[in-house]
Amino acid sequence: MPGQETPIDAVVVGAGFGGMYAIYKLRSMGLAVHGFEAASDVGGTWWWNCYPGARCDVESLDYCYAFDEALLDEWKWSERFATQPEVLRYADHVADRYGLREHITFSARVNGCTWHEEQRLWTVTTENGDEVRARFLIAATGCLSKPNRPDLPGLDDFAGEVLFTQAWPHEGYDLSGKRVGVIGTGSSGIQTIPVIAREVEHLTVFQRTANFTLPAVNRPIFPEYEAEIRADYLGHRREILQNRAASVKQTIADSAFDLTDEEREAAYEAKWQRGGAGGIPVLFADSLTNPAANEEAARFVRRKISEIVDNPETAEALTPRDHPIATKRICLDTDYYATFNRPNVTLVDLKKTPIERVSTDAIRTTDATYPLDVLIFATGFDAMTGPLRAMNVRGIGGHTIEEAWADGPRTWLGLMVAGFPNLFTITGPGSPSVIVNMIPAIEQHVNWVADLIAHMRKTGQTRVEPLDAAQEEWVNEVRRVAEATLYPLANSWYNGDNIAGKPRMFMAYLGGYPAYAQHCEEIAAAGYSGLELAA
Ligand code: NA7
Repeated sequence: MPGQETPIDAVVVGAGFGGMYAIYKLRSMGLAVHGFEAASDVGGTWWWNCYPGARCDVESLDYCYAFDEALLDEWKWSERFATQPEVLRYADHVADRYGLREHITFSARVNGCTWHEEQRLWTVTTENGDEVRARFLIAATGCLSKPNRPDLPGLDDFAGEVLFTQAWPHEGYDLSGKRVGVIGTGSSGIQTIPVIAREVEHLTVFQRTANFTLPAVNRPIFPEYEAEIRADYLGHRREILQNRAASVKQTIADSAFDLTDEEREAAYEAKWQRGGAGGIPVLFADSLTNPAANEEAARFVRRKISEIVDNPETAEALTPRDHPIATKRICLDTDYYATFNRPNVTLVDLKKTPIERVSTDAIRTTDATYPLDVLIFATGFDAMTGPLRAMNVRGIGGHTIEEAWADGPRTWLGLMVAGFPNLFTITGPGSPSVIVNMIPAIEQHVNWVADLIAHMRKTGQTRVEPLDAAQEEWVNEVRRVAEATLYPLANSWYNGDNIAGKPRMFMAYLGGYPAYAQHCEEIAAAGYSGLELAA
């Protein structure tokens, strides 16, 4: 690790896909770079979220770096949607291949980042007492890395095992023969429930909000499809970057009503059978802007639930009715709804019968007691802003990011924050991030930051900060685009609704990857308009 006396060029916080690529890229430009990572190895969210059934919901051939064609060519994915262990093996391979680990201090959680205006340097400290000074601070802290762990009444009394999907034991946990409760039915709960239901004696699922989930139809990758992509992998990548989600285009028409009722039903059915990222709502471009179009997709999925789930009462409890489909992040599953037909699975609808308290060996709701040996929290994250706020970032005049974002995150392009010079937020709030394929989004951000740093070095600049007016304009643009959609109608982590007291604000840019990337390029071409650069 670099000494405290000599400042380095850049500190990168986080060694997930964002941090790994930032370290690789900046080092390849000859910069002195050091990374800090709270986990004991690379992988970021894929290191932490190693619960049974964890799997990527973007097709694996597209969920990978494209910065090096040799890497693209040599890495072989085994399934259409990679499992968490396979994604982690990929991260491990990347770290080995490019010798990244020697530039990273692991098991080192950053607990302070302070800007020094005089020296134009950041001081970064960790809980272990490490301290490094650097010209640039790259926060590659991920969008979903600060867990939300609800404090249920009586939880401390629980004598059984408490597990968290976001921090599952890496050595695994034997659930066989156990009475297990899962709280939470977002992506993590929906992925893990069918897998652990096969293992446990009894599984009780505590559901607060019924969620839409669609069949992933995971399988080995079709060899012909893979060969077609590999014939021109970079060309394929360029092609998918023309699509809103930076992944394979699924949209077949502008409006759900461009098709007759029969045609639309057949299209939904075909997509249901085929599975795949985004699922039914991505078939029509108006699914997330036109309530009637959205309702068509929602109705189709609700009917599927009623057909799959045997017990009508359970089926109804599993049926989402309080938000438009895909306005909470759509889930992809394998056998989720069918799992509730198993005799060893019970669904508890917390909207009807809320949890009263946890006791030594059970959860008591308003109408029953559910005995448990193990309690699993799949309760999500303080998304997007949580990881940055947790680092105790202090900018000009000692002002914290906490203060700057008291009314919700205010960023310039999701890349920088006024008042926090030389700080870059990889896939930060206000960028497309979680709405699109994350790895291309990471590459686009890191490349853009690297180009800006190269420009600054060439022109002898040492300080960069977005102008207040430019940031305000972008914040308004993110809001304007979100308000033209149905997304704000849901209580979701996209809006900050899942964390008590968090200001409500749609946190991702919904204008699509191509428009966003083009906007970033235009800004660079215009000599970095919107930024104040100083020598
Ligand atoms: P999510 O999608 O935020 O899901 C969390 C789930 O936990 C959701 O069903 C919540 O219900 C539920 N929850 C949260 N707090 C509580 C309490 N206090 N009581 C009961 N239930 C609760 O997180 P995931 O980890 O599943 O997925 C996050 C992303 O990771 C996912 O979208 C993918 O991008 C990968 P709610 O809906 O808030 O009523």
